[in-house]
Amino acid sequence: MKKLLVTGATGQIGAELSPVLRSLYGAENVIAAANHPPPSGEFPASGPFYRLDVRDADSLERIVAEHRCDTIIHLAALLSAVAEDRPQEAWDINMNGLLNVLEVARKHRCAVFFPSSIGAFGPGTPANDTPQDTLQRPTTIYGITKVSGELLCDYYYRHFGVDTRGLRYPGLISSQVLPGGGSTDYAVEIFYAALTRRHYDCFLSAETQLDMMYMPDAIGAAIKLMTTDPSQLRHRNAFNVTAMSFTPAELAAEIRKHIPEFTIAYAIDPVRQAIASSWPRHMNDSAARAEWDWRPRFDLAAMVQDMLEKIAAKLQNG
Ligand code: VAH
Repeated sequence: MKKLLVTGATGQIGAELSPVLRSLYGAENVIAAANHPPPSGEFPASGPFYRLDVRDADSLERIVAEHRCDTIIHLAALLSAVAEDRPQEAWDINMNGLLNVLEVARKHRCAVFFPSSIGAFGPGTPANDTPQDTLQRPTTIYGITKVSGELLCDYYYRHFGVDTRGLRYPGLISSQVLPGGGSTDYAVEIFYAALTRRHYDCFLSAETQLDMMYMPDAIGAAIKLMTTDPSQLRHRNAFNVTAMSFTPAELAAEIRKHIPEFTIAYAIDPVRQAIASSWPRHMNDSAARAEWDWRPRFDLAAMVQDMLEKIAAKLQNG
């Protein structure tokens, strides 16, 4: 990777991955693009930034051609809960956006990173120790776009030689940007609530167990996968990766080790509960560990400690 385009660069992953990529490859070599105006702050201003709707194939190709990009980190997508609310738009953005990226990558010989998700699995998938290769019949439009995206990326690798690689991310926990429209967002919101109100009303039930990962590990996994010698890869789209698996009750108990007076209640959102209940509880990530030495750094205790420190500092600085 020498010259990268990051789509969805102001989103939950993009806002933390883009600055790390700029520190590794040089700000001028990481082109950030998003369909929303950049937030204030040094990241967008530190290098090239474009407003881009990934459904606009001509603008996408113009950016890639003008900057001679060799890699597209394609993060632009609607997440699970907002996608359920706008399924046709979710298909349009998540699938036609991805097809535009793959076509531009084919023409301009770019590698492509595609973030899939535990959402690519459905209620018929083994929920515990979910295998790398198993049944994938998701029941959400988000999951349908993710499993379709995995298959499309594999097709472009096999038929056109496009170097596509992807990860099935679990719920991601981040301190920089609030996630938008996901079913695992409770695991981010809870930290702000714990620090400001000492209480959180959780939209998932106490025992909803899901795989999760702290954003620094999610970023490290994407960079490590994209810089791995391709001869090591038996899989491509997309690797199961996880770092921890917990329920809202278990997360609340860990937060209480730092804020003893913190309390949690459950105000279930039936839409997001139905989505989360269709996903596996814990994935087997042995393929990623074997093929490119995936190793998470943050477990539940380390993540909670770091998140509380970072969110407290953020709230203090306004
Ligand atoms: C979502 N945060 O909730 C995303 C993610 C596994 C969940 O894909 O939609």
